[in-house]
Amino acid sequence: MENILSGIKPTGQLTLGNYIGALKNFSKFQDENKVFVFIADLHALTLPIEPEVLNQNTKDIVAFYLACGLDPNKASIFLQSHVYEHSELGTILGNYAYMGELNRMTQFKDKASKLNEKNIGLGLFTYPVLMAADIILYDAKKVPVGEDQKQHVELARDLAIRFNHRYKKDIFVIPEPVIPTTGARIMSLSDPSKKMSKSDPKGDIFLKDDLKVARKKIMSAVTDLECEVRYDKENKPGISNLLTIYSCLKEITIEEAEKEFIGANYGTFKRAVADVVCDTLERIQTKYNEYINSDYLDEVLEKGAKEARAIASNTIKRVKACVGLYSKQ
Ligand code: AQP
Repeated sequence: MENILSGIKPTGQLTLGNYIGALKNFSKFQDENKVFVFIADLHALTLPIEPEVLNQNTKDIVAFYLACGLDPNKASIFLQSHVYEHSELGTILGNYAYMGELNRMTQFKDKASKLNEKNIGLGLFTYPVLMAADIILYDAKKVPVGEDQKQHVELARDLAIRFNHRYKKDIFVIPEPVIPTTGARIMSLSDPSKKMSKSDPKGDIFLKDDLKVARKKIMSAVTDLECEVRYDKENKPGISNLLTIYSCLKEITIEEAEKEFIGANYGTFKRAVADVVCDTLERIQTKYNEYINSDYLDEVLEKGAKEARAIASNTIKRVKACVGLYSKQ
């Protein structure tokens, strides 16, 4: 049984991209592994966010985790801010990360470029170090993420290796990203050259979208001037994105999806994509509504934090002893 860790930042409403690239896959691991799934609420502070929005987003994600099949009796579901060891290990690991490598992080460059240069928070810059701590704390070997988080997991890997070499001990398990073969990067429906992203809502489908709204978004998704449903990411990015969404939600291959639409026009194809998206949203939303206003969410978080702390506190003890931080024997 391996330890597996993943999480989502409550920076906005969850998108279909978050579902296909991450959420949908979490529950697949829980029968065979020890799964830790958290809500990265401290990470959400790295960009400006209103307190009540952060609060609501956080609750929403817990409800969506459950709605998407995570079982608190199999997986530990918790908030990053409830397990102090994340911050503690983040502070310690910061001394082993280099500013040059943090400067090269694509997400940092991308997010910082949208801010006024004078107001880029330190937290945004050091975000990958805290994320490395999130992963390393749980001795996680596998980290299921979408394509955009691969670079951060690789940094966590580099830091773990560097730390182990520095102290000549196997203090940390070396993590590796697990990227889905399809659906690791769902694109915006209005601009398929951009990732569908919760903090950049143009062209997003949200898990909370009204079904009619979601259908309308699919029907007006950007495509191309041809009339052939074929996967060609470079020349037909819009159609390729819709094919990816369709095949992931139907759990079939892209080739199988292509075959279903030989000779079909874009209208017919989009209606089929809209049907499967709406079925998925309806199923998730029904369950989400059962959970969102129940006290069960707090029970789940309390149980999850307790389980997370049991392993995280051990890691921190190991690290402190290793670097020479004094504690009573
Ligand atoms: N468009 C996407 N396609 C596939 N996977 C995606 N993920 C995000 N967008 C897509 C995956 O969802 C998980 C949660 O990500 P996160 O909340 O930690 O932040 P992110 O990767 O930066 O996702 P967003 O939605 O783009 O958030 P913001 O806008 O706040 O930056 C990750 O596994 C991610 O790969």
